[in-house]
Amino acid sequence: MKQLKSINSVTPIIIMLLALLAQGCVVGRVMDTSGNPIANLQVVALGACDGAGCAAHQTEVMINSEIQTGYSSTTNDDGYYMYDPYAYFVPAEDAMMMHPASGSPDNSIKLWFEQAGYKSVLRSYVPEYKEYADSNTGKKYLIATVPETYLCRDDEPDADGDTICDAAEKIYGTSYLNPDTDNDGVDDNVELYENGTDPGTLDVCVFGYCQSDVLSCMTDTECSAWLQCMEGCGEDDMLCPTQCGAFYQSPVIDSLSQCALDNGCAYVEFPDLPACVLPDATEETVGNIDGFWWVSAIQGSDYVLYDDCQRFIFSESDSSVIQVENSTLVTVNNSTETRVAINTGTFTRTTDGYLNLVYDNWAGYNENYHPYYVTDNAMIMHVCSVGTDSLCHEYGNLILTRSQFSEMSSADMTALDNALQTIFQTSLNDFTMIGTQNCPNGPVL
Ligand SMILES: [Ca+2]
Ligand SMILES: [Ca+2]
Ligand SMILES: [Ca+2]
Repeated sequence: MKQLKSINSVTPIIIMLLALLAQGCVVGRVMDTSGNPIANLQVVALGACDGAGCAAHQTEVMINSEIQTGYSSTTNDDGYYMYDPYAYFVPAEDAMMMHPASGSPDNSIKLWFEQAGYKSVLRSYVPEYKEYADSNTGKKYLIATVPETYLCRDDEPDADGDTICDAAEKIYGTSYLNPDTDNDGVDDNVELYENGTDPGTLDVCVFGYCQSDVLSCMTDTECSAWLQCMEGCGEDDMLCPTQCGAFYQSPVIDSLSQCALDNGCAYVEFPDLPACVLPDATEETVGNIDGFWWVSAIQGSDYVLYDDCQRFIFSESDSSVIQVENSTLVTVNNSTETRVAINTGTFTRTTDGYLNLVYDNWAGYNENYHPYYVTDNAMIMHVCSVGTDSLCHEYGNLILTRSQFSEMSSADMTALDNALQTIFQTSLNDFTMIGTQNCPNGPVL
């Protein structure tokens, strides 16, 4: 009885405290999928409203064919909207406090984001207030921050059909090819916008959908070392594979990468690399290039491999397809050649004049080779990297030669240098020479 009484006396205090905590400022931010703030967007909050501004800001909106009554706030130039009961950032007559309507089953308020040209979003949010003190006045405020909302334009693709476009999923960190990133039976849009639960990260996605590949990788020395390196490497999709070693030669790594790419748990993009810029010249038609070519010089981006002994071997299958093999590093053991990095792939002639190289063993990535100078002994190719987003980025210029520079005639070298000056306004001096001396991967005879 005594215990009960103490509970009874404490309960009203707890309720008062909760009521106090539930009074605060609700703020959030709306951006587009390029990360730019969306200004002058009317956000409508559905729930209970207290404050001088409620009547003036009351509005009706049509949500899923139902007319709903809510309270509007407009985003500022930085994309922020705010329900400010303290009238700290708004005039006193606009002060509004949003809180869950009585009887709200999930204790949430709902936020409706609608803008012409964009897909509308209805987002549930259970206010989580944190106390902030104004360092000037010493006043304390409770502020609940709604996670950032990224609105998709009407025309942005949504590959997995979970209503969140690919570009927004890449910002939220969910799989753009799988509606249920963490494989828990609840789709990403429901977790993000309805339940407010964690939709899962791309790491969780890999473990959820590629379990057997992950297990194979963990028990494979090369793959587990690669995985560890990639996890600690950061976001650079081009530099990391280079830093973490030539990953594309291992079937175990290929299989895991492919599974992750297929499920949208990973993707290859180079947002930090400049877009591909082609010289003002006409591409040459490449023909009869079968056989061995040295990579003799490269003028390229930071992430390009400059190791010695790089080579290409071409084999023309038919008029539109050329098989390609390139390798960058070669070791020799007891006169047996072992390539520790080897790519095979296929050049397809495009009607735009370039050759599109799709690797057999580097899913999510391909390269466009633009031939601007082609003789029997030398080729200059401008190469662009293309990721899963289909955007072309600068890789660099490759000079491929049939024989080593030291064995080429001075006439051939002069012609090559002249071509560099005419087409690219550069010269061989601006290139990095790739060592071709004492390389075990000589021409295949
Ligand atoms: Ca989607
Ligand atoms: Ca998804
Ligand atoms: Ca889920």
